[in-house]
Amino acid sequence: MARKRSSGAVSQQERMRWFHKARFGMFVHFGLYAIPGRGEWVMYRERIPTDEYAKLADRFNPKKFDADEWVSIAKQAGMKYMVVTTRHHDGFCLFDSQVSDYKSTNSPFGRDLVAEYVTACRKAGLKVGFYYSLLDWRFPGYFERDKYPDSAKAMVRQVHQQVEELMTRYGRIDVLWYDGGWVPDLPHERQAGFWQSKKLNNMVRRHQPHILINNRSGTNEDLDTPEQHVTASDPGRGWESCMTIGDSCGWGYIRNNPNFKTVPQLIQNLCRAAAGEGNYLLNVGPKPDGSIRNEETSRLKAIGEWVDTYGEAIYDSQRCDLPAGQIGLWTRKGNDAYLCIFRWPGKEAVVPLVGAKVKSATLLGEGKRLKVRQEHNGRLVLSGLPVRPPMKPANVIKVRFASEPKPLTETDKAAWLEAKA
Ligand code: FHN
Repeated sequence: MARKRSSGAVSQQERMRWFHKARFGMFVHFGLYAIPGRGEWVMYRERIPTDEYAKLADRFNPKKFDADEWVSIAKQAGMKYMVVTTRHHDGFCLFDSQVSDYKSTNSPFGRDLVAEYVTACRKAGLKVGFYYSLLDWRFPGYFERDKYPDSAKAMVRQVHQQVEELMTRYGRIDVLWYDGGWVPDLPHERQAGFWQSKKLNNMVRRHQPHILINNRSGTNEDLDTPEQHVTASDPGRGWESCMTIGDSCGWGYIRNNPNFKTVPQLIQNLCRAAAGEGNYLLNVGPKPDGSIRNEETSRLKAIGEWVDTYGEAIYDSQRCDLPAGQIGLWTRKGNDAYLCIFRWPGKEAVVPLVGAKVKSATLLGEGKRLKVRQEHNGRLVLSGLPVRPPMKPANVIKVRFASEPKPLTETDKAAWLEAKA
């Protein structure tokens, strides 16, 4: 149990502990926008007037919505937490907000979807994350602050009221995932002032001392959020790459989405995040009936089967800067490093510049001990591999080192030519 300071605050290191162990989470974008099936930005991109778009609420009745099903798909994929849209840019709440009539409890669905998601998540032992959009397109003051100052103020007031509802009415929340902090014609450095983010996040942390907050309310808080790419933050800074399985143009359901990432691509992204001591938040966009499409569930199932065998290379991973060339990449846990192989090299794997003594090497999955040869310039040769890759999407060799594995510094960059140390 994390220790609380007398002020009630919990150190960032304590708060980040579960997050570093988790490494992999599910993002869920669901709302009225699933009904037209042209992505979560359809209202804005097609300039659908507020009243016309709001008619979708009269059709919101996801009869196949089953929070336990969503959570089960995430858990089977090897995901340890979820982040679900409580309200996206269109303003429609999936929770029973007392400061808005535009909500799932006022639709034919008639239920607080967020409450059911929280219950299912906790029951399955997953951590609970809330996505919340600061901006709300229904407020003219969002687009024209100076022309509609009262509307802009009302939108900010809604943020503070609804975030406090989310922080006080659903028990312990583990991640607050802000989005939509950008404001037209307002420089980034002035966003926090516009949303009164310091006051907002002080309130959040008062109610939820353990919570992790991302960097999208205009203040850095706990987590960087690279989107649709996997890029590590500086050592010591928490980060999480969020990504769609389908085309990057849509996080909400796109009925005729022609492109979905392959399982190897998705597993490589997960490994890349773990190698950089970051997390991978992989998104699904449920259909209007609340079920998750096969193109997403099939990939998540395949990832789960891979993680079942190789999860020790991912969960609780630490940063690893060993080079691996075109073969793949390294993750690390103390003095153990995991060579995640995306392109099978054949009977032996050769990696350069390994600056630590190897004690043993094992092909995970088969548990086969490999022959180890350490040569000049930190060149490591691992042999005794099968000619064909044991498992399709990616394979892992666990290498136990005598000390923390770090890259060798090449004092003479030409020495390897003559096989000199
Ligand atoms: O505009 C949103 C978008 O709809 C989606 O929610 C992504 C997820 O990170 N965030 C914003 C785009 O950066």
